[in-house]
Amino acid sequence: MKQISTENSILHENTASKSYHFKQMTFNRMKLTVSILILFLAVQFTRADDGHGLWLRGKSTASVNVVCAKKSPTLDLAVKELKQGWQGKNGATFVLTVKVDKAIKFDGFKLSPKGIQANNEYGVLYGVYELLRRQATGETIKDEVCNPSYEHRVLNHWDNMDGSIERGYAGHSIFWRRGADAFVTTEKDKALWQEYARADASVGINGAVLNNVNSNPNMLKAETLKRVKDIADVLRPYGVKVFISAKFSSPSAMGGLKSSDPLNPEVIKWWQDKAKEIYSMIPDFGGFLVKANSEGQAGPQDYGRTHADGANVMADAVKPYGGIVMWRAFVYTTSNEDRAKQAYNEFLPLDGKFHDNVIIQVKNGPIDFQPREPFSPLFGAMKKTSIMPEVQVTQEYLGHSVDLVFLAPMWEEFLKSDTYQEGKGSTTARCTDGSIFPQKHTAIAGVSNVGLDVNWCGHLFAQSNWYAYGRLAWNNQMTSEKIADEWLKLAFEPTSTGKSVSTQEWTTNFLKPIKQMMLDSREAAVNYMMPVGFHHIMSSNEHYGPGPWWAPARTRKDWTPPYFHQADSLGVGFNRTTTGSNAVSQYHEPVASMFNDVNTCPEIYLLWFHHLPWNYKMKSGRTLWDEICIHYNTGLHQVQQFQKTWDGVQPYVDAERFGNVKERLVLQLDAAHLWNDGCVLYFQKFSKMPVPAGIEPPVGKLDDIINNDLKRPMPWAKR
Ligand code: GCW
Repeated sequence: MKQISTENSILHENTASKSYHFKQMTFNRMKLTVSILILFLAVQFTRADDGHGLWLRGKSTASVNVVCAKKSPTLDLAVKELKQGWQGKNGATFVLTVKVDKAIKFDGFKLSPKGIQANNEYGVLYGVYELLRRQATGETIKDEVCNPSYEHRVLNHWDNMDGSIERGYAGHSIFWRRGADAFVTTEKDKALWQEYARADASVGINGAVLNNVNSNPNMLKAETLKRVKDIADVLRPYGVKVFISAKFSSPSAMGGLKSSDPLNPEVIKWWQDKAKEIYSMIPDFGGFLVKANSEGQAGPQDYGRTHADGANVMADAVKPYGGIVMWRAFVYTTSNEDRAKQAYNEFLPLDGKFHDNVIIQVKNGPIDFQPREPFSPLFGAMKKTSIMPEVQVTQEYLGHSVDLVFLAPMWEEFLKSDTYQEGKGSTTARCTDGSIFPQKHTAIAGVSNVGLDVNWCGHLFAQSNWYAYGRLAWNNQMTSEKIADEWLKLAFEPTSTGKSVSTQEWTTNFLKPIKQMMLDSREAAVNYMMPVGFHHIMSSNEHYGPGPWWAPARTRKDWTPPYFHQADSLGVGFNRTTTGSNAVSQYHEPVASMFNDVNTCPEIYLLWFHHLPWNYKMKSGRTLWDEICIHYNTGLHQVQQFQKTWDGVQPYVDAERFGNVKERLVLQLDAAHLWNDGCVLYFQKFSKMPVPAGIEPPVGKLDDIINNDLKRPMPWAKR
């Protein structure tokens, strides 16, 4: 077995990964030429294993004769991919056809062992990726129609024009940079964008918002649009449309107008002219994403207008060209109203008032991408408006690029949540994908975790979240188990390392334990961060580590953790029942009553909806206090177990990727300890109850942890 010392596992270092048979040979027995060859191969393997290849590693094992009547950049790619990755019968003939079929929706396709048929060439390309995935993972290929759940499957890049990324933990932007060459498109840029587009297309992602929702008005300047065009030209053959996050105040902030009032004729014309300019450069431009009247961003309310007034003006401007506007519902003000209720209060009265090329983009939960939230009550409630879910692929609240957290279980939980809005089975997935409401457009968005890091996402396993997002956007019924299984087989199966490991051995010793680790990882994070319905109790600003105590005098209350956990000597939790903020009433029955009644409220959401005494009896028979302590402790034990599991698979992973994960698991355990110590000690000040027997007592002093809070360097900054 391959033995690689941990010293070799330092991030970004080019450590040679020697394969099993190389290890067996001794230098004495080798001729000079052989050793040179081995050195060469070792370097090749190392390169292949820096993680840059993502899940796209499959190399053909046989030749295929591809028949495709038409030629186009996209179809040429489809043919090339097939030939490069074919793992089917040697010498087989495979036919690619663009021909309209009513059974095929959007850019879906018909797959058969003999060929792929689609309504358009993008469907053909997606079909090719599906076929290659099935060949590589050993799945059957039978006659079937594969349709995407959503028309637009978009990644939102929170990339700033200076190259930094808001909540990005994998280096700088792949699209933007500062400096003299900021707007010079190089061959290197194009090569990287092409790799990015290929990865997106391989999982069916067909849209990219190129900049931060906290947008810069200069995004709409001519020189910036030229770069947007350059990016669009590279992404186009892969079917990835570009979108721009537009600042609502652009007409006045950049366009020289006195106002950005959406009902002002000059402003209306400004947006129309801007749309015309963009579409003359980028005929398939996707449209705008807008964050308005939210966290200090300008918006229509600044002029006494509604969100609908604002969204419609921009939507009308892009409508003649087939564009859409994704308008975010992430709004809240400093009012006394429960922050969890505000988006619903603001948007529900506007149902039916948005033009049909506006889609309201709603975060999965009512607050803000927390490790666990109940679904936002807006799903299914706005029946005459297109609604799209927004999830966060970048791990802002889930451990940045340090903690190993596979997010598919969180998204699966969300997509399967039943709103009951149109009877049983009205899941958030079905409320947004057009199965229940006749939406003109359907879409889903994920906030990207991609940056300039060699392996794109910082943490190797964060790649699985990019993959998982794409797969769920294509098929919102997929299970996390299936996604993890696919990703592991594609990203890790030792096809290129020259190792001789049987499939059975690999499945038992690598696939099974690592898949289980992935599937457990989100619950582990909830356990050591915010169990039993806790939310928004993280450290301020960076949002890494605990901070339930953080509440500086002049900070708005709804940004501080004590507002969310409401701990006092009597108990803990946010009362959102009918006796409290009454957020429960925003849900449809029977969900509203289920959340409202402490006996039927799922314990995973307990402190989200209820303020309960510390000695409240949980279903386990333990007190709430004991249960909280046990969750924190369980979380950190789970991370310890992940370390053991990962150490156990060392023989099956190249040194560089092994090291990337091992190094981060150490930091993740530190974080889990800090969460455990910080939260247990802090809440103990209120509960005044002892830590239950049998679990590790917290270490350190609360004051020290608090004093260190804002001074702690972020683990990823140390890299
Ligand atoms: O979660 C919060 C983030 C902000 C982000 C905002 C949003 C882009 O902390 O960084 O701003 O959400 O979604 O608009």
